[in-house]
Amino acid sequence: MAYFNNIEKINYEGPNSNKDMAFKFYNPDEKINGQRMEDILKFGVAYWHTFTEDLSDPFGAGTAQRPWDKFSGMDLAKARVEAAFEFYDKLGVPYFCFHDVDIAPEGDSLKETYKNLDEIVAMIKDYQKTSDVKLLWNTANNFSHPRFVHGAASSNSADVFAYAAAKVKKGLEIGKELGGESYVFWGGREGYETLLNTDMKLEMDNLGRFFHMAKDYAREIGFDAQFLIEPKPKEPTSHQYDFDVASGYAFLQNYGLEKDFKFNIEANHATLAGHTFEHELHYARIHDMLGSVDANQGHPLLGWDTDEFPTDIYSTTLAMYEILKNGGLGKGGLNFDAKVRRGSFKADDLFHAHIAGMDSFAVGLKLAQKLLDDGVIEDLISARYDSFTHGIGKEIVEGTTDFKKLEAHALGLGDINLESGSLEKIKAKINQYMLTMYK
Ligand code: XLS
Ligand code: CA
Ligand code: CA
Repeated sequence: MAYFNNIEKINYEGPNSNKDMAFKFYNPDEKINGQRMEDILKFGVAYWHTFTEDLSDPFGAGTAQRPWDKFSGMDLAKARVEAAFEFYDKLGVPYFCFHDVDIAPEGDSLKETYKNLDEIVAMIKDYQKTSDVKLLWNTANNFSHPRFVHGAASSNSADVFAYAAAKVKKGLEIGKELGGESYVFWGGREGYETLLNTDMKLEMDNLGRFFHMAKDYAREIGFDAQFLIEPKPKEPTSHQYDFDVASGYAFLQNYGLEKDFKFNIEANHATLAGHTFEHELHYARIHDMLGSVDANQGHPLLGWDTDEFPTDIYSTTLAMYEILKNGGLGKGGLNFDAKVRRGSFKADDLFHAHIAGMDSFAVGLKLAQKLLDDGVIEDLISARYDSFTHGIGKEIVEGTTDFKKLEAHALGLGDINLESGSLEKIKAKINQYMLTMYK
């Protein structure tokens, strides 16, 4: 059965095409620095936003009109798998991502949930035999059900800890079964509301223990996916334990997990943390911790996780700049953890949204590569730090000086000569690159 009957395969038509259902900039086979665009960008569709989201918000019911709405229970789960593979195929996207609860309904018992999952996983596996679409990552939803009200791995209840562990254990087995390249942990309820009822030390220690057990089990079953922590500062809890990359990295180091985990960085989570998207990518990259990306954007006027499709080309350019400097994303990719707006309720909007996101990242990629090739940013930065390449600066970097020698140097100084940071000059240059690239 077909679900998107009126949609044909989405093709690349170039920047001047008038066709809405076509890529203007994303050309999978185009080579960027010798590598295919598709292989650098590694786009993924988020099952939850595209196949299970109903577009409800705290003030109103769902508005989404989906061709699978007439089904329920396991029939609905199966219809979504069929629709999903038709969608991947028509969009020409190489990867997908899901939570356990996205693909199969939870049963009355954990056993029944497993049974539902097994049935759908077998169906997905069958589809994968005739499709090139691969699993980028899967994850366990350990935050929606009321049992996780006080947390999952950081719950005050050991039974809930065990339940969460069982769901992750199953998730790792599913990831292995479907050939997942990475495995994600987003700690939706791993945080706290108030210290008045919280043993923070025990909760954090337990979280560390949980990750160790997950990693050990993955190794035991031979699942060699890249493990990823996804930081988010708040929402749903007021204090999430993995606030941002910097605090997440400190957590991983503290618990001896930094060799086994990297980060899945979401743009909207970065901005919620008061950072730019590129800050989080950069922080992870310079510590060799950049694993994957949840490609979306927040709304500049709203202080919550709006998960919009990424259309800000300035932001996608700076993000791709970091990803190229990282040498790509390895076992990660660009997962569209993004949902259409509540007013964009037609099934066609799902295609338009992904086309917008894919084109925006394709432009960002080309622009970032050009900026790198021409040394636009790199040259400015190396000139700016030139004082550390010779004289006292070199001694500082090489560790051959000390406070006494530095004081002697300072005492011998006349007026210190500082150069401009050239911010406006570089921004004008980037605008010039942006506006002339497709001429
Ligand atoms: C929620 C998160 C979530 C993770 C996966 O804000 O972005 O969707 O990506 O659990
Ligand atoms: Ca996310
Ligand atoms: Ca989000």
